[in-house]
Amino acid sequence: MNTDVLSTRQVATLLGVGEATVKRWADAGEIDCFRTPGGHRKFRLRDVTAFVQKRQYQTAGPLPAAVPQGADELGEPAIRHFGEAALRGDAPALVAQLAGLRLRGHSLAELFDEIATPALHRIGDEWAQGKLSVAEEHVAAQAVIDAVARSQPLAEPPGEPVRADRGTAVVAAVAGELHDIASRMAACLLRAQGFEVLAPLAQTPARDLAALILRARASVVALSSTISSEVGEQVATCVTAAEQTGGRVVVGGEGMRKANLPADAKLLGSLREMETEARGAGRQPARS
Ligand code: B12
Repeated sequence: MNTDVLSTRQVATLLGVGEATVKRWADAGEIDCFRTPGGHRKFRLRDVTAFVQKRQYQTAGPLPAAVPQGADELGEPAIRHFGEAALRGDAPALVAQLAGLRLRGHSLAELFDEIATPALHRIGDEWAQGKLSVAEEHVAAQAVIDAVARSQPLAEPPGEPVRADRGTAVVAAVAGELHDIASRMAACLLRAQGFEVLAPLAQTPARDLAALILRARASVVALSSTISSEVGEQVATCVTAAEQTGGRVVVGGEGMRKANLPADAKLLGSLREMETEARGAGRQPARS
């Protein structure tokens, strides 16, 4: 884990600032970095995390609280901390926590499954019980969406960004489905595995998805459904398209679990399972 190394671009995405800002901070000694023989700055994840937690990056909004003790391990305190930060709309704090947990050796898929997902489920339960307003739930969901986008560098393996030569992955939530956070997480993880990701996300009609799968010659199709289980036909339309491109169709979410699915759609229970499944799909990673 301690060998995790990020490029300037990855650090910039993680912190939500421009590359020039990261270079300025590095040159001023605010974030520790080292240079490759070619002169490029490289950042150890632990140094970036230290910067995020101690100095903070003031251009990205209010200072996130340092991750308290207990919230830097998997488990209840971490889920609670994540949920509270989401409800404050504090995406930088979410990123800081995820970075801290990555530093301890957890994969981003594991953190999505074991921290972000239970935190969101709890927020949903509290909304359903009338303890949270719709506005509060929306703020939390948006903060998680922001954090997922900024976490892309945390998903990527050490060193250089992966070359996108694994083929194309199409990632979407089915028609009628507004819940697309799981799809966003799946897109982030597939991108990190070297897939070029086309992610129409929420509410994508099956016919349009099928056309996209064919046009993009998708090698992975990842579909999500949370509330609707009447999705068998939609999935079947995608499976038919994917058969023509040699693509693998994986599905997940509460709606999919209850659905009558075609045999060629593989139901997965977690994003970690998707990572494993995707490793065997598409072209294998190029070695440099
Ligand atoms: C945020 C949220 C919203 C946001 C969504 C924003 C967005 N861009 O996604 C908004 C405000 C739009 C929304 C709307 C609604 N929501 Co809502 N929402 C939620 C909430 C709080 C979080 C959802 C979420 O992102 N979870 C996190 C993801 C990552 O978890 P997950 O989907 O379980 O995914 C995990 C696995 O299932 C799996 N997985 C899922 N998909 C896939 C796909 C693949 C390929 C793989 C491999 C794995 C996989 O991996 C993930 C990680 O482990 C949930 C609570 C909950 N229990 O989830 C309620 C919840 C889903 N919503 C609910 C409801 C009722 C609604 C509305 C009907 C409310 C309304 N009256 O308008 C609408 C429905 C709109 C629609 N047509 O879809 C109910 C659904 C109850 C039910 N079963 O019918 C819930 C459960 C809240 C509750 N406790 O009552 N919602």
